[in-house]
Amino acid sequence: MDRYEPLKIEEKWQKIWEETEAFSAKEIDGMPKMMLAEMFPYPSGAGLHVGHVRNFTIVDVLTRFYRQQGLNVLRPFGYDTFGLPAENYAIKTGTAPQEITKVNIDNFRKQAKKLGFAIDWSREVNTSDPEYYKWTQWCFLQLYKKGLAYQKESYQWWCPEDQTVLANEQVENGKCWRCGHEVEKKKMKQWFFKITEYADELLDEIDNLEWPEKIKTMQKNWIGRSAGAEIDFKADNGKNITVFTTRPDTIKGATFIVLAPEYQGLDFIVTDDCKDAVMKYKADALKKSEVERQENKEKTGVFTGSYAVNPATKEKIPIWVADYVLAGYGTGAIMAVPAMDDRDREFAEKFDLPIVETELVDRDLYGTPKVTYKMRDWLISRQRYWGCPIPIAYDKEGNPHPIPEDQLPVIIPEVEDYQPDNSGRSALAKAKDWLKVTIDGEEMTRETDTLDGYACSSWYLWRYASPHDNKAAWDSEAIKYWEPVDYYVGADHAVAHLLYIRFWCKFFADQGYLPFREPIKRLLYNGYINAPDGKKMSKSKGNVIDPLDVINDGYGADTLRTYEMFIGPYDMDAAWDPRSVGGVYRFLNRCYNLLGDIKEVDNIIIRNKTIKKVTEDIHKYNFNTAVAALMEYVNELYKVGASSEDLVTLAKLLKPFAPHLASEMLEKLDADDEWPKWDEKYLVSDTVTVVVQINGKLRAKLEVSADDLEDEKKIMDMVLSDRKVQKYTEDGIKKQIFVKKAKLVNLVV
Ligand code: ANZ
Repeated sequence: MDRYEPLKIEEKWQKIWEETEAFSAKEIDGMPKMMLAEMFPYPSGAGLHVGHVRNFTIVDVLTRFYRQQGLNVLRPFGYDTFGLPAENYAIKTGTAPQEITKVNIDNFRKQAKKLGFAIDWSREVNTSDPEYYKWTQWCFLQLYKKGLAYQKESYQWWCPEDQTVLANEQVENGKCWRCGHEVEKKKMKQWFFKITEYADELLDEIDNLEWPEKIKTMQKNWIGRSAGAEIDFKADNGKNITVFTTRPDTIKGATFIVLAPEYQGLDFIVTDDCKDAVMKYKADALKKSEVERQENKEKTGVFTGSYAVNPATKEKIPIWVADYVLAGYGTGAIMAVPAMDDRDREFAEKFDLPIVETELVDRDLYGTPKVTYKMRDWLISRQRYWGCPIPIAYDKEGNPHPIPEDQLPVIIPEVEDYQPDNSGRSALAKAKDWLKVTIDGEEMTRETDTLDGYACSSWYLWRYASPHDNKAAWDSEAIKYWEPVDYYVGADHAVAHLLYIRFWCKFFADQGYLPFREPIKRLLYNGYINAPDGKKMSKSKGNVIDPLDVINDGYGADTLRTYEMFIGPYDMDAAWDPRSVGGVYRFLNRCYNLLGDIKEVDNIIIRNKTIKKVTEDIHKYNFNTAVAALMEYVNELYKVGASSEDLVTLAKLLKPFAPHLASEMLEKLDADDEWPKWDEKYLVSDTVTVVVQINGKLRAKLEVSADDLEDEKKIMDMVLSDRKVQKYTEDGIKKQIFVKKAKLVNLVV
């Protein structure tokens, strides 16, 4: 019997899969389908990292698992290629981003192939390919036609470092999500997508999704629906100030009005005496981020000199300006009820304004009912070169016109210098010839903003259904067969990408282009892999593990894949452990070596038990315990000897994790890879259920073998490592009792 030589075996099978196009997927009428994808990567110059490997391997385990079960499975792959790193590199080196992107994609593809993923390589999608972004532009035009892509002048987040505006979703704690530079507010005319049009549906359908609760909650909070009322307060000068309140019943206690510093019409309210102070206050407020303004710091504000009448009490109340009132929420004006609201109370105390306790009034008495959302329209203009050009041109009066669909794509022009100037326009403005375009005989000037990269990723999952279609963004028949996506796996973009793609889905469903309203059935959100010391891996700390090193050190891709599934529950962060990598490698060696010593035995019970455990674990995404069960199975086989049937089962169950080794074993055993089934009749007598009570409440049930019941330590170990049990015992356990006769574990916490 020869040695296990992973690199040799892996090269052999990768070649076979490539030559036979083993994973190419075709629509087959009547055959049940399964579509899976990871959040496609940005192909950086650094190549794949261990986080990618975890993410892609989860998709691959499920892909192979369902293939082995006889489903028609599609697992495509793509690259999210627009963005600042390529552009910044271009600015530094003068190399065109197109070239850098090509090199990086080639590298990513080569590396992904080394990992043996069951990808249909004929379906690659690349967002910066003109054949792709032609259809991104087409999507933009559909939204434009329906009034859902529009221009508006407003204050926007501006990153002075990257010299571009940012969407709200891209500002994190007042800093740019990319470079970490403090952002500021700038008044500019920008393009938006009207995502708020779908706010209700985006919110109402969240509960029907098989998505992690934490992501659903984040989306709900982001959309932030509040039901209340808008109430008019008449100011001295006769103008109405409309406030938004969720507590119209508290109106009798409203003793002053507060306007946001950016409040439109502020100029008409401020008296001449107060003008200087208000303008100075406004200028200071504009420098602060919304997060900063909502922090619980000492309240600041300034009086406008004007008053308004409280419609409930008929009393004159002063109008103030303060930055704790945000411009973009509600109407940007509030009625302050210091007796009821903490922020208003702090403000009243600081500025010596009246705090009046009064009775509540009937909620519908004043104002008109109004629903408000925290979510804003999606700002899509970017003043950057390396993005999808917005297909718009302006006439001499500055009115926008769509580029006719038959003139798409609007190709990104070549320029010599990618550096944006300080005019607030992208480097596209330097392509003087490109700027000129004739539409319906009229000379026009092209838009020089490009689209937020999130627009490009808002429809790529649909492109996977027919990636080479040159007549449509996606083929209606192909999309009907493959989609919505059954499993989507990623570790990022909880509110940005995952909300935008739902919005586009609803929009295109309304236009008759999609036969479903939710694009992703099940979402798996995987944890990060950290350095051995538990810290985030980063180049500057020098603690990065390169997956390619692990392969080339002789461990091979199967060890890397299996290790990353074994490292812990898929949805939790985990620290890299080099010793455990070695352990997995030895395990795979032991699997292979069993081939050299096939015995005439019949291990029907452990075989059935293992099939059941691995199958159910994969269904529950417990990939780590599935691998552990295979390790236990192999240990047993070493004790009692393995028949060829035992080994065929092992190889089949191992294949989603270590596909090269498993394929080699199955070839040697002359067997196919059809997923094995278990027979309950071999399991009945073998397992018992242990019930776990925590503080008297039933919290978990564990299947254990009847033999294990004799071993108290083993039972307690199993109970304490159960995830449900761990959830309830986070704060420590005071007392633990095992009652063997009753098959019961009692925990007191
Ligand atoms: C009077 C009142 C009395 C309020 C009371 C609350 C409690 P949510 O639930 O987050 O929607 N508000 C309205 N517009 C605002 C803005 N642009 N910036 C800051 N605060 C604003 O909050 C709605 C409440 O937040 C509104 O109801 C308003 O204060 C304030 F006992 O009006 B309330």
